[in-house]
Amino acid sequence: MRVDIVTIFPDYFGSHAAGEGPLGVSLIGKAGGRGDIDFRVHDLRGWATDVHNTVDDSPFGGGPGMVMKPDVWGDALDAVAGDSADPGGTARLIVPTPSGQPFTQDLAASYAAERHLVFACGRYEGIDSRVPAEVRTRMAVDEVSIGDYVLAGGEAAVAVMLEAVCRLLPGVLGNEQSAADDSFGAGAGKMRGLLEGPVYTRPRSWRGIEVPPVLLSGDHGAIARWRRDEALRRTAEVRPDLVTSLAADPDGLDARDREVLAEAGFHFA
Ligand code: 6GU
Repeated sequence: MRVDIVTIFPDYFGSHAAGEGPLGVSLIGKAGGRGDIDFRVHDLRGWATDVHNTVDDSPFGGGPGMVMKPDVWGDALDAVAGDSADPGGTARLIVPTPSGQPFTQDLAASYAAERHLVFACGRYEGIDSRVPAEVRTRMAVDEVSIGDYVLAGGEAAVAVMLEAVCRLLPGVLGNEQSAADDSFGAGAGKMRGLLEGPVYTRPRSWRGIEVPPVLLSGDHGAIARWRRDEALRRTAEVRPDLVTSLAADPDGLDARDREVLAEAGFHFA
């Protein structure tokens, strides 16, 4: 997979060649090192045309802040994702913005299946809205938010999205099952739509606290059921909205699930 990032802060991403920064370490660093992902970070100011390398201007209609210029962004995206840069014409442009669609595990999985991702990091009050509109006439464009809060720019959101995408690439995680069973796991997992419950390792007794005995029982059926019970309790406690979604799916909850949720104070119509 090829990943281009256009930003006015290329240093944010560090040097993946030197093993530093969010593209250089951990899973993403290894994926880059093996050549599974070809990262290219570009300084937007390289496409500015005046002596001050201006990339922003005041908003039409007035108001606070500055808007990023469409001419500079247009040239940058032509160079990075245009026909000559992408002869197959398969690039997908992702514009991080708090006003975008929510970034989800399903969206991460769809990005992991792409050949070429281009991230356009906005700063200030955002990028002139004609840019995504015009690029959309030629390629897929997603405006994406990573949550209901406001960041100063898209760079941290890109680091978040890339980490979620990279661990889904074949061979990156090492243990494919651990992705399938994650909270929000999009695999064939029976835990889909639930948060992960508690986990334990040695020693069996630590500061007087014992590991739940069922986990030592060797009864794989009982262990799987206990894990699902715990996942349901945790989800009911911290994300009741997810339980509501599961309950709306006729195959989402079995009789035991409903019993556990009733004990957690969840009652269905
Ligand atoms: Cl993707 N960008 C910015 N600037 N703020 C955000 C965001 C993205 N997602 C949530 N807040």
